[in-house]
Amino acid sequence: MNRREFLRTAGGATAVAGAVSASGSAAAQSGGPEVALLGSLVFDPAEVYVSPGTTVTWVWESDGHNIVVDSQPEGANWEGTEGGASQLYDTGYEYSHTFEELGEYEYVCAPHRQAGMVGTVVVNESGAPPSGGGGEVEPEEMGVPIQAHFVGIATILAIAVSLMFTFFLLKYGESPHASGGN
Ligand SMILES: [Cu+2]
Repeated sequence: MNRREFLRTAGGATAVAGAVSASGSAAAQSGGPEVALLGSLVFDPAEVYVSPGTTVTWVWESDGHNIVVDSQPEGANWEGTEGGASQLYDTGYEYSHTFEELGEYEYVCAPHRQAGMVGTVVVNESGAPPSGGGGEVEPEEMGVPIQAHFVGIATILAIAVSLMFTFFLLKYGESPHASGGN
């Protein structure tokens, strides 16, 4: 490493250290989410919702992963981990990025993309998932299970009533005959 490179690296390290401590305290204050890179080849959680200006931190809990940006909103310039798809990082490595542009960011771990090691960061105003998790169910679709439930309950009731009727008929209908007929 020549002097020029050393100075650049040292300068970069200082800048990174400054950025990390700055984003670290910001993350501590705003509760910026953390994503773990697990040995089971998943990002945990795989999907995070944040508001603009939130710093997301990725923490390597196993070896040989990276973050390569697959798609992002126009105007955003997230680049993922330094070195691109061929550069991997090991346990203990941490990487942070502050998201500003609204929209959906999709990223992958390059060597484990095929294994499903993919993740999404969604930046919206609320920083929360869309309300009502199952809000995509159409009203007419809901009608079917409710009706099915009703039919099911009615059937069980009908069976129960006929069983009880048979029980009482056997117990109180026949036994007086059997014991009373001396
Ligand atoms: Cu990976």
